[in-house]
Amino acid sequence: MRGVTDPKDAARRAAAAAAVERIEPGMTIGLGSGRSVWKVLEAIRERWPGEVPLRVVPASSQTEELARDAGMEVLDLDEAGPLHLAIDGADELDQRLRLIKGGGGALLREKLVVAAAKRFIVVAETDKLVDRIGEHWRVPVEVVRFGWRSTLARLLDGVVPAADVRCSDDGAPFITDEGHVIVDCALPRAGDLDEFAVGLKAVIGVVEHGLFLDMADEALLGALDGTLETIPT
Ligand code: A5P
Repeated sequence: MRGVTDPKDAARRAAAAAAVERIEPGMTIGLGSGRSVWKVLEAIRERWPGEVPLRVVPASSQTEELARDAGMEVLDLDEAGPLHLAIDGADELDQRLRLIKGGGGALLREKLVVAAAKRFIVVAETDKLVDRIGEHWRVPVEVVRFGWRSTLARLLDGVVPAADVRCSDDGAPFITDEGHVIVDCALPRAGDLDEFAVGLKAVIGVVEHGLFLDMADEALLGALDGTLETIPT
């Protein structure tokens, strides 16, 4: 946004610069959604100001638009085949690289893109690193539009401690790129997250959830002073 300074700019730049170092010409990469990923797109453009020697599979319509603007070859996931690398942001993460994603509502496509990639790198800011994910964020759960209130009731019936449907500015339920509704669910403060994730997925009407528990290979975390922390170190 013109005239508005992003207080996290240096942090996102540091993570994006490190991500670009891990990209090699000729790669087919998956790109998720959100401000950190869009910063990676800027860094790619700076690295290759002319023709970009990469093929990109975007996980959201916004990322697709930005990738096209940057002159990149944009592919559909099924045309692309296996991806060399996926790069995406996170809302929260822990030292074991367990993530909450979906703050922007793109979690389903993001998970499909990550699942197709040989390697998944997270780009985020250091203040998103927490002892236990769910401390500050709810986990977005994508549910089918048909009967979403019944699905919400099933989730609240012993699966999650609290949950609310996500709404757009006009007060109507937010609709994802895949035409679904998002229900933001609180995580239990203790207990096994893998079991919790299995329980979420088993609820009729749930399509996918924003817990990415055993998917990330590396996290590149930028700090406000522009320095970088990596997990693993
Ligand atoms: C989008 O649906 C999310 O999964 C994002 O990756 C996450 O919300 C992080 O976004 P920012 O990079 O904008 O913080």
